[in-house]
Amino acid sequence: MKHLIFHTAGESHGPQLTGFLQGLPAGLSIDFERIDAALAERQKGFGRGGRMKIEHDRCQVTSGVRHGVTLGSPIAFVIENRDWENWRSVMSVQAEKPAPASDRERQMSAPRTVPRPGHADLAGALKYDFEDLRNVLERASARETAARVAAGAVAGVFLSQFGVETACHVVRIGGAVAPDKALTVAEIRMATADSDVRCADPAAAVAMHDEIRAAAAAGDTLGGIVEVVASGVVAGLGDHIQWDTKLDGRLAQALMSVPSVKAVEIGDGFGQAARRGSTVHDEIHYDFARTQTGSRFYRKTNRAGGLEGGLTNGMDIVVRAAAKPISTLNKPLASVDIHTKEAQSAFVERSDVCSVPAAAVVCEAMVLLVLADAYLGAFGGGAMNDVLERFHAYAARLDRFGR
Ligand code: EPS
Repeated sequence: MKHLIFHTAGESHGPQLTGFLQGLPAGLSIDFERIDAALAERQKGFGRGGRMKIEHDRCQVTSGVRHGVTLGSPIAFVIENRDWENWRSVMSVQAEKPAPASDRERQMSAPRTVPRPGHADLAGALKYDFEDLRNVLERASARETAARVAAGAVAGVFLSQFGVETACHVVRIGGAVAPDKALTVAEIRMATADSDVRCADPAAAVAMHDEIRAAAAAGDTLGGIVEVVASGVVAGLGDHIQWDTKLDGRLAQALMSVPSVKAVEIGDGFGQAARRGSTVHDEIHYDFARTQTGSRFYRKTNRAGGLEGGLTNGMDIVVRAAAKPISTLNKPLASVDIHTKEAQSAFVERSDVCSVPAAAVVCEAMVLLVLADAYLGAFGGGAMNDVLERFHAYAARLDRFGR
């Protein structure tokens, strides 16, 4: 991202997560409830482990906002790790660490030496010359995604000024698949409101529960596919002129960075490879009366997922991410001790059986961050009013073009 700088710091069992967000204009009212509501959504989900019972994520903004309104200065925020109380010795920042507070903490102090296949454990230890895999796994943990969700919610507040809304849902967990339907943001929000697997189809949700229960009983884990939809996105964001300004590429990178994501699809992505062009591309129509959609240019289908040539085309953005199963298995896989080089089962840490519903919330946050960056790139300025003025001037120009 070029216009919105976003970084996080924090170990999973350290004192807190820290987020840093720079590039938003001054004069944006921050909806703190929206941020905490998003954090609560990320904590939900059938198949989560014990950690989510300990945490009660809340975002504390410490700079960049005054009296509820952004100052244009860097926004910093923290999310406390409640579990830190149980890890003060293991994760002590100081060289002199307190004595372990419990037997469990004493147990956890032992170096982790048998990497989990699929996790960053081994590759990270090789790179950083670590003898304790905990030095890798604490940062590679998906706990970090809480900070992404908080930042994504702030980006969402900014985007709502332009009429952009997003929603996410789970379309597959293991073998349980929701029927392929093009859902709007409003439909997704309504259909997933009471679903603890964040699935819009009740029958598929039951099958997802069954899959998760069966995997848990077998000491195994499950992945799946999530979809994020963004509506109200203006046409012409991104670019066709250079590889690194294409918005589809930037969305793909952001989604691939979410822990456990191994594939990203835009629109009908993978399916399009098997079909002829005549059944793939969304034909363009023009409606002088503008009755079909908000736009005079309109399509009857959205197989492109709202992106053509690296640019938004005014249709909903539809992206999917496939998440692999979590790599901490209660019935661990074969591995090798990094010290003795002897064959051993990978170590087992407390973990989730399935975190796909949470991954959907994280993917939505990443889409919000990328879109906010794109809006800032197109219409950016120091003051929110200037940004809105530039946006409205652009929208008026699109209308003159015949949009
Ligand atoms: C997570 C926190 C972690 C894990 C999970 C997600 O907490 P803990 O390690 O204390 O149980 O529950 O992360 C992973 C499974 C992983 O492999 O990274 C969270 O806050 O989402």
